[in-house]
This record gives sequence, C-alpha cells and structure tokens, in this order.
Amino acid sequence: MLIDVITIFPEYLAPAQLSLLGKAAAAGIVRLQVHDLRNWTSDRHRTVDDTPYGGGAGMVMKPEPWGLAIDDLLGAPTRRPQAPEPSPPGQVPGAGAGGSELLEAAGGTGGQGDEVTLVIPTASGNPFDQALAERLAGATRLVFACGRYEGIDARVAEHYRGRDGVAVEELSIGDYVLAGGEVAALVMIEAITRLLPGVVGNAASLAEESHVRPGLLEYPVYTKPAVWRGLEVPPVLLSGHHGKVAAWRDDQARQRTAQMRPDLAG
Ligand code: 6GU
Repeated sequence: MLIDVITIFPEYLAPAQLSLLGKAAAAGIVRLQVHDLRNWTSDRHRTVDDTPYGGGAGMVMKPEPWGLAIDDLLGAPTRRPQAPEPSPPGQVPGAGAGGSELLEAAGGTGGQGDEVTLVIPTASGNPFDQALAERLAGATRLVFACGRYEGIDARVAEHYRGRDGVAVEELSIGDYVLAGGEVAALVMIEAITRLLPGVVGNAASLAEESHVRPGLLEYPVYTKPAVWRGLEVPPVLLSGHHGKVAAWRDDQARQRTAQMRPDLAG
C-alpha cells in the first residue's frame, strides 16, 4: 500500500516511522510519503490560507496549492512498495512533485475499484470506525490531505469526488475538534496499516479485539503475577478450562460494553 500525506507540518507525521508502522514500511508492506503543501505554492510567502468568503472567524485553506499537490501525486502512477528503501521510508518533506519513480497501476483501491482514495480528515466528516479501516485496508493507494485552520476550501473535495479513478472520503475520528488533520491521519493510518497481512504478527489477535465484533468491547486481560498488590487474577483464568474461560470472557465483554458504551450495547 502506498500512502501519501500532504500537510503544512510534515514533522507531525514522524511517529509514523516508529513501531508497527515503521516495521511495515521497512518490510515493504507500506510506503509512506510525506509532502509539504507549501512546495505547491508559488508566492514569496508560500501562502496556503485566506479569509473565508461570507465572513467569520479563522482562515480557510486556499484550493490552488491543494489542487496542484493532489494532481501531482495522482499524476504519478501508482508505485508498489519495494522492500527496504535506501532512503529512510517516507520523509519526503521537500520533494516537490511527488516522486515519480515507478509505476504499475496496481489494482483497485478504496474497496470500490478506484485507483486512489483521497482521504480528507475533517471534524465534519463521516465517522471513521473499524469497518471503514477494514475497507480502506483493501486500498492500494491512499492520499491524506491534512487541513489546518478552519479547513480546506470545499471545492477541493467536490472537484476530486467527480474524478475518474478517485474515491473521496471526508472522515472524522470523533466528536471533538482538533487543530488540524495530521493527528487524525496518524490515527487512521495506524488503524488501517495494522490490518495489512504481515504487519501484526498474530492474525488471531486481530480477530479478538475490541470493535472487531461490532458492538462488543474487549474483555479485561491479565498476566503474571497471579496476585499483584493484593489483587488476584480471576480464578477461572487459571483453571485451564477453555470453555469456562471463553464463557467468562464473553460475559465480561458484555458487561463492560453495557457499562462503558451503553450506546453500543444492543
Ligand atoms: Cl479528522 N480533523 C479535525 N481537525 N478535527 C477532528 C477530526 C479531524 N476528527 C475529529 N475532530
């Protein structure tokens, strides 16, 4: 999977090089390219924002740099990740037109046969959830357009929504307001890439966790020691009785869901 992130703060994406994602990149499962939006400005001040039509507080991101940046990235044919990169995977802040090394229009993406899914993180988007993460994990190419300020001129989403081979997803990671889309993009990238074959060592661990069974949170987990600060591990977990363990976990998952997320409990 090839993932491009366009942002005015490329450094924000540095954590993506760590841990799971970093390993996925090193293994050639994911290639992450981070681009500085200001590379697609042409004025002296590298301006990316302006005042909102209709008035109101804050600034809006101008459509032109976004159009040029996204056109450049989409124009470059889809490139498959190629195991261990000579240069640090990702980190292309500064690479103007998206690196146009190779090519090979890889199959469908976005789960709908589109070549590219353009993800626009926004608090006013559709809720990003596990089902969406699973669908996007089927994509071969994702481009994240991370806005700041009051958001990106709405015509950018409108323009690309109409384009052949492009699926546009305006997505929110929750009901709160962030200062920009970068952290939301990180959240989505982590949720999506850990679903790719080979990223998480134990495939069974993917199946058991919270939200994979829609509407049911995960049961509590324990490890050694059996007693810690006077607190005991529930005895059933030490019983060796697999059937009882499974029933206990199922019951705990239901109780926990009812308590923590009554909105999910059916
Ligand atoms: Cl995706 N972006 C911003 N700016 N705020 C958010 C969000 C996204 N999701 C929840 N709040």
